[in-house]
Amino acid sequence: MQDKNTEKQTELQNADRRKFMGKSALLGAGAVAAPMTAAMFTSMAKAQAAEAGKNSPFVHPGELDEYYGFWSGGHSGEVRILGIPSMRELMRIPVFNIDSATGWGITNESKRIRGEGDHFLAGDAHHPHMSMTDGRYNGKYVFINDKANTRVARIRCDVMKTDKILTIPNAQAIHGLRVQKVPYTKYIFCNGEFEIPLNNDGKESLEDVSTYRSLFNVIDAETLEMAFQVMVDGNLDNAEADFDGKYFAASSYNSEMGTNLGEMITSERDHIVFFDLARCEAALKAGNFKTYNGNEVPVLDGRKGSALTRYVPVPKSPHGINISPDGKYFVANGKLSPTVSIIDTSKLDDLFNDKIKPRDTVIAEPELGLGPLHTAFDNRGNAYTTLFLDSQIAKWNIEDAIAHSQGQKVNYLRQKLDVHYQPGHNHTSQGETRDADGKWLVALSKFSKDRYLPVGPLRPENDQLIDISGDVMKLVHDGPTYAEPHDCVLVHRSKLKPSKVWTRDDSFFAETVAMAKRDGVTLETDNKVIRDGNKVRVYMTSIAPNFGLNEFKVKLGDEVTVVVTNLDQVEDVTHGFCMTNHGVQMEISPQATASVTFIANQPGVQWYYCNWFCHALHMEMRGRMLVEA
Ligand code: K7E
Ligand code: CUA
Repeated sequence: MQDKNTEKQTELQNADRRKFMGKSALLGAGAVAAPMTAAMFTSMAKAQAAEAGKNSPFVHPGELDEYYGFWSGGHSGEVRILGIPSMRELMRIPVFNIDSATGWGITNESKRIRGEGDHFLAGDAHHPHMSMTDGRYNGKYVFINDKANTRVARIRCDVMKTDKILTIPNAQAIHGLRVQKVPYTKYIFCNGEFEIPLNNDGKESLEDVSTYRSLFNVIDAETLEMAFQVMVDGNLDNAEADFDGKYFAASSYNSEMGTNLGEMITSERDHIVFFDLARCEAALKAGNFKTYNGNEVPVLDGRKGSALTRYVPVPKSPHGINISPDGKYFVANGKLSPTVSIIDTSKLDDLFNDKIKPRDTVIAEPELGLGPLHTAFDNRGNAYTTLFLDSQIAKWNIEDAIAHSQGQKVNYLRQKLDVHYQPGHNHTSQGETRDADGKWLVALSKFSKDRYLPVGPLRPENDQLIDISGDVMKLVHDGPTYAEPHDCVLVHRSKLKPSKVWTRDDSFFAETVAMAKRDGVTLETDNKVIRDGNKVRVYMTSIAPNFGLNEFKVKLGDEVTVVVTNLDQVEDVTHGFCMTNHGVQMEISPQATASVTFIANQPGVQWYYCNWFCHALHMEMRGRMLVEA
């Protein structure tokens, strides 16, 4: 067994696509008897070339994109906004990272939001998902997980800034994250991927893993506080919600609870865990929970045999779990199996009422190719599954796959399209909502290899845009991106109404406004220096091309807080504040207040300047701080 596992691992680690294709049989996928051969696909593709999509990927200068794409920035820790179909990067939203341009992690406002995790300079963002009402994007929030430091953050879509970050207790490495779709996003939920002792206090051992658990974490979307956690058997990977407001689902690739690779991939089947939301809420209300690690978060017991959960066995180390936009089917992606498992959502009530067995919910297991990771959907009954090892997207028809499994002679595979290379997630325009429109598909390819000019040993990844509006998928754009777009969502622009300037009563800087009030300062009019022991607060306005204060004095060793209020009303006239030689800079957008605190530890004259280009006299927008020895 060990040898076989090592062999599988070698295959997984080998990134060369050609080798994979040649040795595919070694992957344990024995019979990769795809219903159509490559040659058949080629001739079909030629015959149907006329039926390729007619979407135009060209967004001419001055034109606007049709969709906002929210991209995870992976281990850069940020979220990015792309325009689709142009694939232009429109904005970066710092979340778990430190950002030199905006001062994220430097300003007092961002430090408050970063909270107890402020000392972390890194993060690993995976799954951005927008809040919904009745299964449709509502344009309010985007949520994102931090696998590295077990956190979840929320981005406000009116100002496109992170406004809350929660550290999840009792769990480790938050991975899959999704939102409740129906009736609205009351909860978001996410998975603790790594199994740890429930009371993780250093008294446990590396040998005895019997107390190790993974937790399913349910968070109140509005307060971004923990609602409850559910203890499960096996670990948890990705997650998904139904369109009925009843069930959440999570995949488990390590049902074995192994602690090394060999142990983790021994079982032929792992499972999808389903969570009954009403039963979880009832258990919570009835007080049927325990707490751990000295915190108050209720932990429900959802291990096998519990009324709260059901475990549906599926092959093999499944990864993504995705629901079709008509709400009928969950698709579990086999990863180490060349199949996906189609789970009929209409059977879940019977499953939870013990009228049927878990496997009875799996109505088809179509074979697609090697390494299925994630599936996306159009509005015409088709699914698009990434094949990591084959470096392809498989387009297949769900009803035909079900008919095929019932013995009918139908081809459910519609097309396999080469992507470059090794795709992880893919996502269709609005495809995780009722508004799936079948226009665009983005494949997030983990390797770019030969697709771009070489830039040294570290290469960009490759986000590819595919037109799926016709019968034939058509690759229309290569987009290099920096580490690492695990996932993205494509939201029609009609769903979003971002603010053009800040409003003065915004909660983002409310605490700074309150501090000014305590100092008797009116931020919109006053330019003042207030001394409070060895703390000095410097209040100034900015209006292009001037700071309200041209100079101020402090004493060596003072703790200086500079508060800048941007009085400009004009869209896009953002100022910056940089104190030279202090590692201090920040952005102050129109009508915003921002503040930064530093120690004046160098005697003499220090210039401060505006570092966001704002005016023809931007270079002259500067002033002096004298630090008196
Ligand atoms: Cu990269 Cu969704 Cu974190 Cu799959 S996950 S590939
Ligand atoms: Cu103000 Cu540049």
